[in-house]
Amino acid sequence: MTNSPNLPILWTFRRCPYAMRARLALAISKIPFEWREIILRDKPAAMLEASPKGTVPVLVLPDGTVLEESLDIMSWALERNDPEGWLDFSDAKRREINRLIAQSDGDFKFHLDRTKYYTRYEGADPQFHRAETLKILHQWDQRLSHAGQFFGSRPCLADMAIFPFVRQFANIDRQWFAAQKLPALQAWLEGHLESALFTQIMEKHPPWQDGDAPLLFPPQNP
Ligand SMILES: N[C@@H](CCC(=O)N[C@@H](CS)C(=O)NCC(=O)O)C(=O)O
Repeated sequence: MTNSPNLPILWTFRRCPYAMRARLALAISKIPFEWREIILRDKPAAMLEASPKGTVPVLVLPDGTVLEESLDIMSWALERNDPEGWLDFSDAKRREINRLIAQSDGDFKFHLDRTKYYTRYEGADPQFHRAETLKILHQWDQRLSHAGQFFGSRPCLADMAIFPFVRQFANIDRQWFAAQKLPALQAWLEGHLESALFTQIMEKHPPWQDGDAPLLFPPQNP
């Protein structure tokens, strides 16, 4: 197998919000890595060997350590280099940040999945779940109305861990989403989607194949 020694390998899927947040943290920390794009319905054996649970993102470190949870990958990257201070908060604030992310990964994602993929959940009523998701978005809109980001005027771990999921929800029905009264949240989302950082981590790549030359991130200058 072609490998880039000494670089972490990220197994990733462009449109997965969990993989997006891992790529956001790796990109801001400026830790170079090998990008291995996958297709969810056709996961490479090499990825499943490293992480049999079969979800992306997966980060394989040069010493063989495997990180197979997006939040672990974010923490790993930011603990090494956190130039924008995404983790630069008191312990009490960090607990608050973790609670907000838990609400997003928990209740918000629960209702988002049952709005977007309602056919996969027996008896799920997408209107009910959309309304429940909206209740959470109203809380977040209120919070964002103070200073623009969840914990002040600068983005932190919470903003970056959560906005890919709000994007996923907004994309279910963009017209409906735009018609909701969520001005601070809509501006916050728009700002992140238009950022250079997000553009950088949303580059399109073909799925990795055994024998491919390593695709390095950040891209190497010609
Ligand atoms: N808790 C995991 C969740 C990752 C996850 O569920 N990723 C989805 C894609 S968005 C996945 O890989 N699903 C497996 C599949 O669809 O086969 C994390 O935070 O990394």
